[in-house]
Amino acid sequence: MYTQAMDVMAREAGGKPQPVKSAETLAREAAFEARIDAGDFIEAKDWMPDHYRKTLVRQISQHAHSEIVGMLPEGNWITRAPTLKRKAILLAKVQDEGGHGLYLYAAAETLGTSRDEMTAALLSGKAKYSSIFNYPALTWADIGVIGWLVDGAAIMNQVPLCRCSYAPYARAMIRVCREESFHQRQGYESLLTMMTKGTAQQKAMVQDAVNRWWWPSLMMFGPADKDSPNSEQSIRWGIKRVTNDQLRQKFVDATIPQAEILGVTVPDPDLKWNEVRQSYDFGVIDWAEFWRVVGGEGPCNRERLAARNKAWDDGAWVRDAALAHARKQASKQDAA
Ligand code: FAQ
Repeated sequence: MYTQAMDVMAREAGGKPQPVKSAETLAREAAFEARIDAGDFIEAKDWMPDHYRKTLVRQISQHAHSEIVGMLPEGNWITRAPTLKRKAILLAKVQDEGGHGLYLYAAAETLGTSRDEMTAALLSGKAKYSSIFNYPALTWADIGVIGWLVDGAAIMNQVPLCRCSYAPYARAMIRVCREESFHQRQGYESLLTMMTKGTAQQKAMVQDAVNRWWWPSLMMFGPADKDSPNSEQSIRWGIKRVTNDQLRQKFVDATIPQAEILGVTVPDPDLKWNEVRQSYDFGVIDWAEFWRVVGGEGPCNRERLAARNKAWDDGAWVRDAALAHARKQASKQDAA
C-alpha cells in the first residue's frame, strides 16, 4: 500500500518509494541475519525476507530451467551414439538432467512459486537459463566435451551450493552433484578413448569441439564479480558461497592439467601458469558474446525455446489424461 511515509522515505533516499518497515519486521530481519551469521540453515517454514525468497526463486528456477533445456543438445545425439554402451550412458545422463530439473522445481516450489508459473516463464522466453545450452552439439566429440567441460563447470559451481543457506536447495544439490560427477567422468573417459585409440580424424574432432566449448564454459560462471549485481548480497546471505570469478579460476586450474593428459589445447594464447599466484592466468572473456547469448541472440536460443514449447504442447494430452484420472480417483474416494 502506498503511504505518505513512503513519499518521505523516497525523498530522503532520493529515489523509488520504499515502504516503511514495522518494528516487528525489523526485529525479524535482525533475527534472520543473526541466524545467517551463525551459519544456520533456513527451512521453508521459517520466516525470511522477501528479497531472500525472490533471490532464491530466481536462482533455483533458472537452475531448473538450465537442466531441462540442457537435455536438448545431448538428447539430439542419443539415436546417433556410436555404440550400445555409449547410448546407454547418454540415455542415463540425459534422464538424470531431467531428474535434476524436477528436484530443483520442487525446491523452488517450497518458496511459494508454482511449477506452472515457472514453466510459463520459461516457455515465454522471460526466464533465463544457462547461456551454455544455446550452443550447438555438432559432432559426437561435442558430447564428450559437454560432459568434461560443461558438467565439470557445473560441478565446480554446484558443490558449494550443497552448503547453500536455504536447506531444501542444499539438500537437492547433494544428490545433483553426485550424479554430475558421473556425468563429468563419462565425458572425460569418452574423450580419452578417442584421443588414445582414435584415428587422426577423431582426434581432430575432439580438438575442434574443445575449441568451440572452452570459452562458453568459462562464461557459465556468470559475469565478472565487478559486474555481477547479485553476488554481493547472495554471498552475504550464504546463497552463493564462492564468487563467479573465484569459481572460474578454480575451474581453469583444475581443467588445464586434464587437457594436458588428454593431449588437447585450449584456444587461449594468453593462458600461462603464474608461479607467484600458483594458478593459471587466462585471456579476456568476450562479454559482449555472453550478454548477446543471455539476451536471446545466441546460435540456438530460438531453437531451444521452440523445442521446449513443442514438447509442452505435445504433452498436453498426457497432462489432461493424468488430471482426468486424478479427478476420477478423487470422486470415487468421495463416494466411498
Ligand atoms: N547464463 O549477478 P549474477 C548444468 C545472469 S546446470 C545465463 O552473477 P547470480 C547441468 C544472472 O542470472 C547450469 N544467465 O547472477 C547440466 C543474472 O540475471 P538475473 C546452470 C546468466 O545469480 C550440464 C545476471 O546474469 N547452473 O550445467 C549466466 O548471482 C550438462 C547477472 O549475474 C546454475 O544455474 C549464465 N551463464 O550468479 C545440464 C547454478 N550467468 O537473474 C545438462 C546455479 C549469470 O538478475 C547438461 N546458479 N547470468 O536476471 C548460480 O550459481 C548463479 O545463478 C550463477 C549467476 C553463478 C549462474
